[in-house]
Amino acid sequence: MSIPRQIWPESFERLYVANGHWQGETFGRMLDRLEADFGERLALVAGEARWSYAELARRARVAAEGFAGLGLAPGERVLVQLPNRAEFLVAVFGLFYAGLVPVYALPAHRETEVLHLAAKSGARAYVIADRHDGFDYLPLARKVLAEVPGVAHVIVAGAAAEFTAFDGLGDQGLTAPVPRNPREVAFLQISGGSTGLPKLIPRTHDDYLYSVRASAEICGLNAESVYLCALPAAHNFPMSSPGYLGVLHVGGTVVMSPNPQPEVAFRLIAEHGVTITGLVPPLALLWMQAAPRSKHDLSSLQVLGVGGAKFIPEAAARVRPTLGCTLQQVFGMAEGLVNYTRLDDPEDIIINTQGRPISPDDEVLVLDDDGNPVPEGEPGNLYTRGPYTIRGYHEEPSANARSFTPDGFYRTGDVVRRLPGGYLEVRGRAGDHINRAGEKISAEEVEDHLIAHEGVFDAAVVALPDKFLGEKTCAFVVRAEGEVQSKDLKAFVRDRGIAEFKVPDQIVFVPAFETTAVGKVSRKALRAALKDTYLNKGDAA
Ligand code: J2J
Repeated sequence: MSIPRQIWPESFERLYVANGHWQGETFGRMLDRLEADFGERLALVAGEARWSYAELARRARVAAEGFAGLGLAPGERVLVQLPNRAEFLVAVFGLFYAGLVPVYALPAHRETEVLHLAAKSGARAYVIADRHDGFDYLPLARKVLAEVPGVAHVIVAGAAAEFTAFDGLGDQGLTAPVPRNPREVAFLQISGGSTGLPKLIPRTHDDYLYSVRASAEICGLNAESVYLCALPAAHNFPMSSPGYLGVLHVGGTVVMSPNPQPEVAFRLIAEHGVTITGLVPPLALLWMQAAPRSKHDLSSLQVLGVGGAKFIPEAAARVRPTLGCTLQQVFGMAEGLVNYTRLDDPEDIIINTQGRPISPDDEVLVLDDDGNPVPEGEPGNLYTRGPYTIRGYHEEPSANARSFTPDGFYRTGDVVRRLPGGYLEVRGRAGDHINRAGEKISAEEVEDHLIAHEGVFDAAVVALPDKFLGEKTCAFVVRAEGEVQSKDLKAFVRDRGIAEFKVPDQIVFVPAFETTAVGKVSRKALRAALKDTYLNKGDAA
């Protein structure tokens, strides 16, 4: 088990420092700065909590003392799986303050993902809420303790049973952040990549805080900004594009929404004068549908960021008329590169493009399949390198060989068109994942679960267009012996303990895969051929 690292060649480091991007702040020191600069201002609204910056800092320092008191040593990883509640920010800043490295799991993750993330990151502790969305996390925690040897502690927000209670973790609080090198890895984010289980994305203090500062500026944030965190807080988008970190950076207020549904979110917007939020396209559609009938006053909302999946121009054009705010398209990735339409861009750019990169030092290449640059306006594969884009995943030599060029460009797997001014339009994807309402699902991972069923001879998972979700999953299944049915397979996959959003939306049984004999290498071709044979002719039930 190696310590997560992220290394840029020295010449790039020098450039990023010289150009003022990497400023040498750590998340631990950031907390002290926020308290000093914004002490009594309102930092966080979550449930009953109304905490000033001083209060948030105090609680985070107490949590930090608690983490250290458990014997967790600086640099060690802690898996955090918390919903959008006050403890999320306390835990994360507490970990940073203690020099620990959060690993972000989504609340929707279940046994398969959680065990993998805990083992892969070498986590020493696991922070959870007792329950969320009807799911009891304590049995899962027992499993993690039993099955992942490195995990020694479980810390629970809520009823802790035999585990350590989050409240009462510490007492006086640490008085200073445990020193960390800003070039070191601050946390591990999760990739929505196209192969197998999620990969870990090591982000450093220096690189990430640059993206936070720059995003705050691009999104026009100031101390009066109120950000609604409607998407799961562990996602990169609500974290930093510009997200709660962007808003905290400038002394604004973060309002945590327990879920993104209009009934809940609209009330919070009206009650707290929310000025900005971020949504995936299906939620933006839902909000636009609900807004005209809502009794809540949404007039405080100035900016709606939409990203995570393609927001079609027809829907984009309706944002201002229905919600009365400026749309900001956001095309980002947890690996780094984030593009924004600028708030003062012409309407045509805002509606039809996914923005342009944050940084003048973001390098963007659009190449054909042979690696040659395509002319402006032509679709091609997007490659990128820059001051906040990783050079490699944690302990993934073969994925790294595939996903990064020898000179350090990240192969995003996205197909884009570059337009005048460096604006990008996302056209599609070269990789084999399904983008279901912004959640990325690896076809291979779902196939592996299906194939584990004894009634399944083979399975291939593809994306189907869906008017609301953008894409949904369709599994083609070749039966083995017996007559296994869709509902059995869905139940089986669910019982294997995976996030609900990965359970196939649709299952189509087919007699055989013509290319099965060729084996795994032709998976991509197989998926394409199946889609062609069965779906384009309208045969799918
Ligand atoms: C089309 N596809 C998009 C967009 C992301 C901000 C916003 C989103 C993410 C995110 C993020 C898209 N139009 N506007 O991390 O900081 C697809 C692309 C991309 C992948 C990354 C952020 N915005 N995508 O979605 O790591 O395929 O990050 O490569 O979850 O989402 O997914 P993820």
